[in-house]
Amino acid sequence: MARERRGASPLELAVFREDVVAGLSRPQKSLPPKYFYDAAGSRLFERICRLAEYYVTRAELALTRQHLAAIARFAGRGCQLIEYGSGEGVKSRLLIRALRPAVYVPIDISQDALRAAARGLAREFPWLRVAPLAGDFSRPLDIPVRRGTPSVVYFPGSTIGNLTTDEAHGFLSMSRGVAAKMLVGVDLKKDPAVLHAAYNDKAGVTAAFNLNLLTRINRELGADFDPGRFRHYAFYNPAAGRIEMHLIALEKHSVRLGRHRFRFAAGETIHTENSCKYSPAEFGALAAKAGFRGTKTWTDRRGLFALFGLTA
Ligand code: AVJ
Repeated sequence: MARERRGASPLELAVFREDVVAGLSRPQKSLPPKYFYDAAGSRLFERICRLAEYYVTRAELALTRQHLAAIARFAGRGCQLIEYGSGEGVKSRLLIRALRPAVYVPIDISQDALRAAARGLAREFPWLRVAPLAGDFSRPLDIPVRRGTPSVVYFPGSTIGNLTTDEAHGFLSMSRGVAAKMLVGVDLKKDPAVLHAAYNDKAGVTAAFNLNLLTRINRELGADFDPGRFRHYAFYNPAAGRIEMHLIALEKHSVRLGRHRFRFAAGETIHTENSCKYSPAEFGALAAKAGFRGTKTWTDRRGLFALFGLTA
C-alpha cells in the first residue's frame, strides 16, 4: 500500500480535489478509497492488519508460505514480475526469493514509497533488477515489457475487492494484454458475522481509518469537515457480496470546500469503500469472462482467502 512520506504535488492535489468535489456532488455521496492512504492512513492500515478481527493479511501470508513452491512453479522462474503495490511487504519478498525474477516492476501511486522499497529490495536482493513505475490500477498502464521474458502480474491484498465486478472485469481484461499470467489475491465469501467483525473492530482502528479521510481532506484541500459530526458505519451487503464502508452524518449540517458547499441531512452517508468478496467459483467465472483459460486456486487452511493463478 502507498505510504506518502512527502506532500502531494500541485497536480496530485488538483486531481484529489476534483475527485472529492465530484464524489460529494453525487446523490449518494462517495469518496474513492485510494485516498485513505496518506501517512496517517497508512499507519492506521498497518494497525488494521494486526487486529485480531482482521484475518485478511494473516490468511494471505499463511497461504503464500504454505503454497510458495507451487506458486513459484506456476509463475515460472526468471519471469518479469509486475506487482501492484510498492513491494515492501513480506509476501512480495517471499515471492521474489522463490521466483528469482529477471526484473521486478513495483507499481505504486506514491513515488516515495517506491523509492524506499527499491532501496530496501536492493539491499536484500543485490542480484535483483528493480524497475519501479508510478501509477495505479485504475488506469491502463504502459509497462515496458521485455520481449522474450514472460510477464506475471501480481495483485495481492484483495485490492481487487475495491473494484465493482464490472471494473474488476475491465482490469483483468486490460492486464491480460500485458501479462500471460496473473496472481490475484481475493478475499472469499464467508460467515457475514466474521466479515462484519473484520470491519468493525472493538478498538475502533477501522473507524479511525475511515474518519481520517475527512481529516486528510481538511488538511490538504482546506475543507472544514468536523469528523465529530460523522460516524463510521460498515456492513456486509449480501446481495452485492461486499462490505460497504460509509461515514454517517449524525446531524443536519454543511461542509465547505473552497467555493463549494455540501449539505448533509441527518443520517445521510458518504460511501467510502466497497470490499467485494467472491466465492472461488464466482472469481473463476469472472476470470474466464475476462479471457483467462486456466484458474489455479490456493487457499489458507481455514478457507478465508484465496490466491488465484490465471493463465491467458
Ligand atoms: C486494502 C482494500 C484490501 O478491503 O479489506 C481494511 C482495506 N478497509 N479495512 C479491505 C480496508 C477497511 C482493505 N483492502
